[in-house]
Amino acid sequence: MPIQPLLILATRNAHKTEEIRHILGDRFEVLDVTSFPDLPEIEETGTTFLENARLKALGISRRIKGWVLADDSGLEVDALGGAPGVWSSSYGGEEGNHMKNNERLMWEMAGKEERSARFRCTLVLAKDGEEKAVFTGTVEGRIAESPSGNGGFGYDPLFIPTGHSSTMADLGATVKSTLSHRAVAIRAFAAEVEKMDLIH
Ligand code: ITT
Repeated sequence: MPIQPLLILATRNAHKTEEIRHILGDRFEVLDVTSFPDLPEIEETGTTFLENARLKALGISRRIKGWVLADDSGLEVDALGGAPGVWSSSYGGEEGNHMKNNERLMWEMAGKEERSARFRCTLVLAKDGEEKAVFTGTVEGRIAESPSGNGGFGYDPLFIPTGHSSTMADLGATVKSTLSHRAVAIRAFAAEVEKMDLIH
């Protein structure tokens, strides 16, 4: 088998790492920052997905050699004016507590007829502290009345992608890896890497 080039994900979210590995197959050896315990936590002080993805990509890339890819993502709900958006991870009041996030979302959406929403993913690719490229992906859908399913993570039990009648969590990893916001962005990344012969 040919040598796999190394891609370092600027994430501590094991679900993102798992999904990106699944989407990329064996094209790269994918590690995330949990393999580099001395790296600092990067504060996400931006107000857009792009700003936060940049902070993570450049913050890690200044401290580590090689290709770094950061993913900033979240859920936008139209009836909530685009919330939780960039604050998706702490919407329930506690950073990374997916159960509390879903509880708050259900509470905010109780009785609302307009349930359209989308997941967005912004990827920033960096090397030697410099931004090299940006990729984005979106998946449209609606917010379910109640959570269902064990697959995925985050808001997946409450998100029904357009064209489906089950939640992302019910649809499972294989379907998610074909249609998710992350899948769309990662496929754009993989196509560009191929075209530009970027990472080897
Ligand atoms: P890193 O910053 O370490 O990458 P994080 O989970 O904090 O991990 P974000 O700041 O990008 O990542 O926040 C993303 C949040 O958006 C995540 O915690 C979920 O609440 C939600 N989210 C993103 N992608 C999702 C997906 O595929 N399915 C469900 N929820 C998702």
